[in-house]
Amino acid sequence: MYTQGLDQKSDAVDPQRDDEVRLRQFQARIDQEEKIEAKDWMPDAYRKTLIRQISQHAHSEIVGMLPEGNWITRAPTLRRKAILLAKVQDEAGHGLYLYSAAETLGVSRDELIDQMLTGKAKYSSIFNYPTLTWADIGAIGWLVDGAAIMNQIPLCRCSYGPYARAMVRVCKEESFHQRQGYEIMLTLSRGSDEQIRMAQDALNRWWWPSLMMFGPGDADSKHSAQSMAWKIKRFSNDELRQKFVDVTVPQADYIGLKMPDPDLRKNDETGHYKYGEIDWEEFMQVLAGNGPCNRERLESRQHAHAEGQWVRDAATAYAEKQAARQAAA
Ligand code: BYC
Repeated sequence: MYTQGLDQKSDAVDPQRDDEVRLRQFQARIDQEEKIEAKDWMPDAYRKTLIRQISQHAHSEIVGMLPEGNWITRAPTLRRKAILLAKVQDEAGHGLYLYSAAETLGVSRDELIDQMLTGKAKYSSIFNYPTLTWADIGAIGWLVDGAAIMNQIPLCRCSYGPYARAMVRVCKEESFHQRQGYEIMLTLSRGSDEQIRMAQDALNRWWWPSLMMFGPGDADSKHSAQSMAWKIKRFSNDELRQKFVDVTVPQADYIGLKMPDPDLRKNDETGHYKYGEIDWEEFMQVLAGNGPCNRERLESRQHAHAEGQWVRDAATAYAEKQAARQAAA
């Protein structure tokens, strides 16, 4: 219990003052790097922010299986197919941990899934782009999982314990995902002219959407200031985007691919790469449901959910039978 220091007398007479005391104590715990656990007192806005972010993250993992799942049957070799299957299964697992983490905040999984299926909840913009060739699977692993790791490593130190702990395993798996993607790109970039062209075309199409994954620029990020004060976020959207650009550009150079950004320059004084203007209008359109695949992604999830109804019914019937047997015994 974290009510220590609360003035019990004023508790009865001045609830507003007690809320202020609780808030101060809550922030002090965060400032001291203590983890907040599910049963601890927390401000409503902290709870809501976490439910929003964790569930958006869970939906992203689940919807994120679709663009890659599309290539499982068309992977070029048995080895590539086994690796891709494992990766997509990892993503299902990440979605499930994250839904469980969100549930600790008092929201039900059914409610969260319903928000996703009805289009009320957001999921990452990146998954509304199509996977046109095998090289897209390489580009997703390299860039999308690369961006995801950059954003998610700091989440392992998020102030909310269940989310932070879930992220530790997620990040280990994302790291394997990033490497398998980069290795596909490396192989293609050492292949035939056609394979090199495919790899370059995939980089051209996935580079800018990957930068958008980090969210709006800091000046337009409405949640960042509060989320950073609560140590849910440890770095701003622009800081993480810059780190991602700085590590990824040399990786492209190494495999001989060219970034699709004529304004990209290294600043030798700061050591950072300056990049060109992001098309924020495109980002807003994708968030508004008008990206190339928004409708297709939602329809696929709705279809899968309906098809899985019998599994949920069977599990519920089994649980009821077990409970009845136990009660009888
Ligand atoms: N796409 O104030 P801001 C993965 C929304 S999964 C869509 O900066 P915040 C993977 C934002 O929600 C990758 N919406 O927000 C899976 C907010 O909207 P509302 C997903 C976006 O929360 C499979 C509004 O814009 N990763 O890695 O402080 C295969 C204002 O933004 C996006 C996570 O979810 C976007 N890109 O910061 C491979 C990580 N960006 O709710 C890989 C956890 C922003 O006010 N999430 N919005 O209507 C986060 O770290 C943060 O939520 C964000 C946004 C950095 C994404």
